[in-house]
Amino acid sequence: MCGIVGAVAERNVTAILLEGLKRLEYRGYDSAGVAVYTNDGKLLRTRRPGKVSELEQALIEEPLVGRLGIAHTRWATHGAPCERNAHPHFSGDLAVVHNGIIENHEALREQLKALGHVFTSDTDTEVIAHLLHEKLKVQPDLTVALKATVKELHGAYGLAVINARQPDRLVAARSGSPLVIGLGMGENFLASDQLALRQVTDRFMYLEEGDIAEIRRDSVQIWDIDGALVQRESVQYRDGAEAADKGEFRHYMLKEIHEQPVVVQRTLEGRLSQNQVLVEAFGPQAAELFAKVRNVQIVACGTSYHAGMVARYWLEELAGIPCQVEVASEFRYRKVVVQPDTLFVSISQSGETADTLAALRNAKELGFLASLAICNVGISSLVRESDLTLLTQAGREIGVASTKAFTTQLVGLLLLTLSLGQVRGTLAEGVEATLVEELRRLPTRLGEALAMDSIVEKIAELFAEKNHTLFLGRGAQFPVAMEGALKLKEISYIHAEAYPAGELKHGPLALVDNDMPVVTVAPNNELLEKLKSNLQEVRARGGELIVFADEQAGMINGEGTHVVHMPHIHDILSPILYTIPLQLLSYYVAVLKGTDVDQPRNLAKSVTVE
Ligand code: HGA
Repeated sequence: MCGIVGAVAERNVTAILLEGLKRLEYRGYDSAGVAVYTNDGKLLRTRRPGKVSELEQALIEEPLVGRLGIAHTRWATHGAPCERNAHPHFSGDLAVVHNGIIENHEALREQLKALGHVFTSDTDTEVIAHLLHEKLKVQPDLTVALKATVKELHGAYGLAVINARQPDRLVAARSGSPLVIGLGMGENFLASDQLALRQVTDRFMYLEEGDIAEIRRDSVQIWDIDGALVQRESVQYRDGAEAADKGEFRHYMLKEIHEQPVVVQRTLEGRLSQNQVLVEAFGPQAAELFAKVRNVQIVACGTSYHAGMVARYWLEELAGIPCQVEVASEFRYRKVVVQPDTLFVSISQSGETADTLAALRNAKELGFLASLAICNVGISSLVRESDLTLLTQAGREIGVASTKAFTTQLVGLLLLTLSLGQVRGTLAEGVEATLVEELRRLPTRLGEALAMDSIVEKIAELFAEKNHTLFLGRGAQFPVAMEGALKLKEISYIHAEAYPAGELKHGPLALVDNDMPVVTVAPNNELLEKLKSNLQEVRARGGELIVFADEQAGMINGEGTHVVHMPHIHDILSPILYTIPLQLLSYYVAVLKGTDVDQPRNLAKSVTVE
């Protein structure tokens, strides 16, 4: 998603703003712009569709020089990606940049037009500029007027404003879209991600939900959601403490496993309103296209394919939309019959996976309604070539075995399911509000699952001498079992296979003996009783069971049965939660076996060849 950078300093800020935008480029965007209060007292802006380098070229040709400015990379949700719609947006002496979606923009636009405001873009963002302009007529202090303005905004925003009449400050507001203040010496900064400001400072202050900030050269003031003046803690990052650092962890993979609460939170940011998913998060034409979708075809490879398989359960159960899932290397070479009004969904961490890209390119010839990419890299080919995109916010994933990319893909796919169901009116009453609430709690639940790290580490000892393992699951937990088996194979080189638990007696039971541990994921759902019977079948053959079960499922340790109690969670979200102990299990088994966890033999991170 898009990025915000702002600066108030004694020196010219344009280069700082541009460098900040470059550092946010990896997130994906379609246009960029900067507004500066110039040294000769004018508020000027330069905006360009396309890359930051084009904006930079324009600024070389016609420089903007000033000590106060804001900048933005836009990923369009309302209005085409063109210069007119690029941020900053102006109203009178004001310039505004915004990340997120203003849901009540239509009603506000009408009111503001009636008051004589002329709109020059199709964006939802422009209403913020004009509304603030109105408020300033009553209350000339920018910060006070901003507080009044945000009270009328519904939706999600991280926004920054400058005013030519009060050029001593930059003001900002956060609700549903992150913002961080960078603290300098006699200069201060703002950005949607601290990475954008690492070239100018290493001290940061994160805004919390509902915060309003007034940032001057030599002071920062923050008010919380209730209007109380508050102090937010400042944090200092030591040099090099960026993504490419293992920090306190022994391997990138373990670090990335532990990052999941934070990256899931980021993936949700700006995409939820009070009780709904913001459909525009998928792009400006999403609502119109989603209304036409009658089928979904998901195509992906490896771990992303497993995410797609989970999504199939969600799409059919929650949104009532038929869904097929296929590995890209098969899909691309097969004669495919496409049902009318089918949405083609591709999933890839890197967005450069050769088979998935080729499948997308083939799909364009096959008469799909539209293509949508769920991807972690905004500047990837998959994103560029798809009609719609949802960027996961997993950050850089270095461990070859994918972890945080998978769980954020699942979050993206659940947002897709709810959006399709919402637009098509096929969700059962109250489901969306309940799941939005559950999604908000998900980072905390993931943190609880991660706190079981040392319990799982102990369980891993059971596998150190084994050569084969079986993973079982039912329903949406079957793909989770597949993902668990894949992780174990990838990094510990133990042969692992996943089966839907009901298939056990149709073959794999023949393999079960005391040399073949059986790992099972068992949330507390309507399939639990059936699963318990399957587990009896394993025990009766002397197989050792490792069961990850809901704390309310009533499963207890016994001879040859090791039960790990998981925090209780809504059944729909359980695939995301139960992935965590399986990731930890494969990690600790690999550590015990002494393999190269982050770079397992024969594997590459981004499979850009067929
Ligand atoms: N809704 C605004 C901002 C979009 C955004 O957050 N992009 O990533 C727009 O469409 O301009």
